[in-house]
Amino acid sequence: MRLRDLLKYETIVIQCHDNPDADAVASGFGLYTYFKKNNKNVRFVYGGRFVIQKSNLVLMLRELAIPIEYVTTLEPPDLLITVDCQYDEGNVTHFDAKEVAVIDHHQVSGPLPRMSDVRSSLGSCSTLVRELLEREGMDINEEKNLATALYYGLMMDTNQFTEIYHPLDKDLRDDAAFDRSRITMFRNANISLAELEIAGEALCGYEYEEKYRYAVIQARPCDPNILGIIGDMMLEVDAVDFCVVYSILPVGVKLSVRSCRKETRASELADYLTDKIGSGGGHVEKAGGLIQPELLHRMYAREYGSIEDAKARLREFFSRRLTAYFEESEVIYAKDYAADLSQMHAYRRKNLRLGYVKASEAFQVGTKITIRTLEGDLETPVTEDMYILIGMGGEVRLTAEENFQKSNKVLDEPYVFEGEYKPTVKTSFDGKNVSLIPYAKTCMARGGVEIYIKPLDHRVKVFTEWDEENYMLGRAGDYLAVRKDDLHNVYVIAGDTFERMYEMV
Ligand SMILES: [Mn+2]
Repeated sequence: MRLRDLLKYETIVIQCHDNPDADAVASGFGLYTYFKKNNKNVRFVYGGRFVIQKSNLVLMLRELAIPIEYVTTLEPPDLLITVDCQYDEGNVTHFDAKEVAVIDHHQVSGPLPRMSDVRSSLGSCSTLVRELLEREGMDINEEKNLATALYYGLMMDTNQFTEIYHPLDKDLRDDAAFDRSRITMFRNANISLAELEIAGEALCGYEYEEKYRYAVIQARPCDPNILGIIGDMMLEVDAVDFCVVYSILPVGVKLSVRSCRKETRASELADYLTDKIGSGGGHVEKAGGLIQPELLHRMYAREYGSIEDAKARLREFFSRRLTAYFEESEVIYAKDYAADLSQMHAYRRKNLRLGYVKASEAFQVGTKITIRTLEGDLETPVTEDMYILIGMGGEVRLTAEENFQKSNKVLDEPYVFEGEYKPTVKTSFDGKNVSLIPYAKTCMARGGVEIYIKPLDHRVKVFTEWDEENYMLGRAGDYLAVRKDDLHNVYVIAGDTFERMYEMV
């Protein structure tokens, strides 16, 4: 669905969920601005029992001149667009409309209308709206209030950007030309005294597991940002290395995850805890997620009699999952690892098509660049002999010219990228985003490297010889690999990659 497809409707109402948060307000404002620009008869509304009262939101509406209206009834418009929520969800007041469209970033909770764009992997709906606007040629930075609103929406939905993981979210964070003094003003009206009490009460009710040094905390329904504040404080406790703070909200169960041990990334823990029942991710030390109680109930139907039961026993659920996680995880430090070769099989790497870019042909030598991929950001200065290799999934590796020539053969065929997110580059020079793809050419990686492999049936974290700070994660279905010519060169190969790239010797 594109926004321009919606221009055929005359009266348009944008509705966000009841008790709107900053992201709902910002993303609705983005859509409102677009339709207003296109001379539509448009309104931006919300319903529910309460008028917006939170100080930071009241300030946001006033300072950024956001024309949101509180309504209890609505004349059915030609088109109703629900934003940051889905039509007829629990926290979305029902209004009749001739047509309905949905623009959201939560988990799909029921049947969607034909016109909808729901991207659950995004940290905020503001990110999605920014993308939709840019596709119609609208630059958010031409209106400072809009750029500021979207930036703040993302900031509030990702716990001050600490729980951000999708590259499109990072793009909005880095690109928005926002109003700094206003953001500072909103930030310092973030917590009310009542919320301070919620945090205090939650902290007193912690549950602690001594063996694995984790804490689980439930907070009464509150702004999700409070969860992050509680988690940060809990982690300062000497006996606590990990913690999960959650709250049951109308949109689902919001959680914040914290870790201070390099052997466990908070982002991985969040992903593990929400697997198949929601979504989660973030950073090494801070992460977050959202669980749908319906999915939790369905998945454990035999244990939880009802959705209410599933909600009531969340604390026990988290403790059990955390303990299972720590029990099943094996940590390998490559430099001290002695592989049991009798349990492994010899394989050889096949020839493989890759994309490559000679960095100095695309960027000035000496500039600092950030290469953004689905896997994360990679920062490096551009050197004369640097080559950037692009794998099939859009993953990126750097190599020196000599190595590149030795292990690859340049092919005379155009490069085609088929992954989900094109690797893009930001330069320190002008901060603009540049896609790597137009610069890419095709090469063939020469095979021949021989390895021993073992299929994994549990979670393994490998600290390789070249990176003792960050581990490579392997799960059931992936493979543990050891180089034949260097038995301390231990690493993980993803299941699908392995099958594509290796053959038995
Ligand atoms: Mn949101």
